[in-house]
Amino acid sequence: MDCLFCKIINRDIPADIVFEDDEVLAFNDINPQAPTHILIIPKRHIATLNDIADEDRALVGRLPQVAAQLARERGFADDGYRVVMNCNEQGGQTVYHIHMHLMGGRRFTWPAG
Ligand code: IU
Repeated sequence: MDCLFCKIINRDIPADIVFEDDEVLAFNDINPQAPTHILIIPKRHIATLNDIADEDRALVGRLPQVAAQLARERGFADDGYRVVMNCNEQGGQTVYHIHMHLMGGRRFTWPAG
């Protein structure tokens, strides 16, 4: 499949992987927007938030769990952090394999741009 993140999962292209289990992979974003900027993805290919099926609920629920675990490990869970999932073109999605951005280590403003 011609999906960048599936290629990272399959080790066809390299990434700086920081977490992996049977269902989920997490790696440092190549263009970080915060001192910590990690992408957390399901290993199952799901193109957009609009494509999440009932059978994906437990899998997608792992994404914020892993985000919180990584935030705790890096010491900013209590200070706070930002998670973002962009959907489709107006939402700013550029890679069509769902991913949760975990950003931490600085203060974030609201609303997001
Ligand atoms: P978006 O929500 O689809 O816009 O996020 C895609 C992210 O993937 C974005 O932050 C990119 O910097 C990041 N990324 C990456 O980490 N490695 C890559 O090879 C490519 C994009 I292309």
